Amino acid sequence: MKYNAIWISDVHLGSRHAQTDLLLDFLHESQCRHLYLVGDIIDGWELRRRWLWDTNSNTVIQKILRMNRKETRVTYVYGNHDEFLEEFVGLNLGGVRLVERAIHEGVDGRRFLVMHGHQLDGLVYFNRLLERVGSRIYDWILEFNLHFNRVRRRLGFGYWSVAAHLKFQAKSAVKYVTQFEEGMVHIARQAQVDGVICGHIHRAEIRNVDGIEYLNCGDWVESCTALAEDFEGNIHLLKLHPSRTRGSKPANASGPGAVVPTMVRAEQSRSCPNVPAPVPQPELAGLFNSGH
Ligand SMILES: [Mn+2]
Repeated sequence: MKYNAIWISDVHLGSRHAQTDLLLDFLHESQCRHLYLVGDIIDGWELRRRWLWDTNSNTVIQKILRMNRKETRVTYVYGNHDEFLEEFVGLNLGGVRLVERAIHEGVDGRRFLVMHGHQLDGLVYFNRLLERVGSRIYDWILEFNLHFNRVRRRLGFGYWSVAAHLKFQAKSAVKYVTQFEEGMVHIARQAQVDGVICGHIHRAEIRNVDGIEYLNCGDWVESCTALAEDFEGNIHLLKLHPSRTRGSKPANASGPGAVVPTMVRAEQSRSCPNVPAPVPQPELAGLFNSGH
């Protein structure tokens, strides 16, 4: 499939949960002018604990670099698990643009802020307080959180994530997702853009919140999702084709010679021919397993 832009996040290369087989199939089948890696592509925290960098992880990186050498402009927006890359901002990493956030100019003229979303950690706790004191302190806490985790990293501590703390409380988790969305929309509004494209909470989504588009890439640990912009400027949520599941080989359900695509638009996934089972929906309880 050809797209103007593709966004993926939370691949967590280096953790044993990364679905690299499926991701490679998707990348091989896709062509795009812009590829955005929306954070947590490499799991630096996991690699520090135990080295799990396999051939597939190399192949993913090589594939992305090859795309960048050809017709695709690759932008790597780092997240909390690959924040170690921050030190390389400005260096030429195989020609890949490495940034903390980016602006995507859509085909239809809309502008989207692209950032991972971990910048909001430490913020959601303060939401009730923020309702009273307004948004200036919101920005201040964002800044504080950035430095706080930078210091933690220098001292060799792990990343402190609010989401990880809330993982066993379903009600809090629902609230967290809502507050995360509201937080990202707030940042988008401050940046005067039409929408925000992020990752981090491992929950793919496209929705409009008070006139601002909120788009989340999801992840390649559990749900295997991506966002893709067509040449009219519509952004679609892509999910695994129903015949593909994690760890499965492509099944040519529609007969010899027919190739089943790895990914399908979420809105079309129910009307696929020869579909044996519905797309497994990521469960909220499983969202926070990997600490994002
Ligand atoms: Mn993250």
